[in-house]
Order: sequence, then C-alpha cells, then structure tokens
Amino acid sequence: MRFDLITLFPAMFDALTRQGITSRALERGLWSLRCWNPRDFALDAYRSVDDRPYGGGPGMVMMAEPLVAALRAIDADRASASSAPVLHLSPRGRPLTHARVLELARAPALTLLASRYEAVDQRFIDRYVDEEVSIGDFVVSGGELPAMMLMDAIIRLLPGALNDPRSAQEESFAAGLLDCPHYTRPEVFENEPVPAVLLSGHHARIARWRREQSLAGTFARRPELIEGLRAQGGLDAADERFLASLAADARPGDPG
Ligand code: 4F9
Repeated sequence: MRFDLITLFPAMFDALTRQGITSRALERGLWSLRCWNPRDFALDAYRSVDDRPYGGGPGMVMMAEPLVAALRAIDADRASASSAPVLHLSPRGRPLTHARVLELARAPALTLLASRYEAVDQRFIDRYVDEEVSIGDFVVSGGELPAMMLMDAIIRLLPGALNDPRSAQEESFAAGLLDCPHYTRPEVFENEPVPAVLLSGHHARIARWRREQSLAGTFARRPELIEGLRAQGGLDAADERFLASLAADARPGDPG
C-alpha cells in the first residue's frame, strides 16, 4: 500500500515509521509513505499556504492552489496505473468504522490530506477530495494524528503485518462486537482470581463464555452495535437467548 500524505508537518509521521507494528510492516515492504508539503507548492515568495476567510471570522483557511499543485506532483510521481482516492481527515467527514478500514485496506494506494488551520477552501474539497473521514466527534490541532490513526488501522490489516493474523480477527469490532475481557498471570491479583472457566481447558465453554462477555459488554456500552449485527444476521439463536436474559436482568420488576 502506498500512502501519499499532504501535510505541513511530515516529521509527525515518524511516529508510524519508527515505532512498533507499523515500523516493522514498513521494513517488510508492506507499505510506503511519501510526504508532500504544501509550502513547497506555494505560489508566492512567502510560501503562503493559508489566507483569511472570505466573510470574516476567526482562523485561517488553507488555499486551494498549493493543494492542487501537490496533487499534481503526486500524480506525476506515481506515474503508472490508476489514481488513488483522495481522503481528507475532517470532523465533518463520515465517521470511520472498522468495516470502512477493511475496504480501504484493499486499495493499492491512498492520498491523504492532513489539513491545518480552521478549514480548507471548500472548492478544493468539492473538486479534488473523494471522501472526508472523521475519526470521532472532537477536534484536534490538525489532521496528522487522525491520518496516522487511519493509516495504523489499515497497515495492521495488511497481510504479514501482524505476527499472528488471528489477532485481527478476534479484536473489538472484527465480529461487529466489542472484544471480551482478557487475563494473564498471576492467577490471583489483589484477591481477584481469573474467571474459572478460562482455567478449565474446555475450549467450547471458553469460546461460549468469551462470546457472552462480548455480547454483554457491547449490550451495556454500545447497544447500537448489537442492533447493527442483528440486522446483518450476525446473531444466532444462542446469542439471542443470552441477550434476552440480559434484557430481563436489566428489568428486575419484569417477570419476562
Ligand atoms: C479529523 C478530527 C478527523 C476528527 C482535523 C482538526 C479531525 C480534525 N476526525 N480535527 N483537524
């Protein structure tokens, strides 16, 4: 996977290239990164990339022209093949989901715009951005960290990135549910033992317990995920019985 990043702060991406799973995946040749600084494509001697907003108001707006010039340079550099989708990390975007990450991980290349200042000229977004992506309903100082979160989520799914690919299949959201709780040594911590079933060696019972823990945790914290999974036919009869028992427990006055 090739990533082309339009950013005023390319050094921030060292966090991905130098540490952890993403760094190892880079060494394994599973992905590559090129950063493109809009300042290098500015039209004036001051290397301006932002200007005041028409209509007034606080903050500055990223100008369209340096961004278009950066895109043209990326196209020229990529030379071959089809052009990659252009994604802008923005709180106005569609909230990112694991399902979308899985789709994006299949693309051979992605161009990401990590913007700064208050905004990006809307004409650039309308003409050149294929999709705006939000990583949550909050604002950070720029699109670099959101871009890195998107990249990390993609990279760890690339074949060969994780030493044990089962990790990606069993974690939160992979099955449309939150992950179950996990335990390791010691067997008793501050008087609390590990749940006995996990020591039973009974694989089917352990799998059922984990499934029920996932269902219960998701039901309590993110009930809309249960609805989504049900709508996709992702709950079997045993799941439904367990969820019905949770709902009954939640309504103590109700005999049903
Ligand atoms: C981007 C916040 C995506 C959430 C970009 C400031 C952003 C963001 N999701 N905040 N620049």
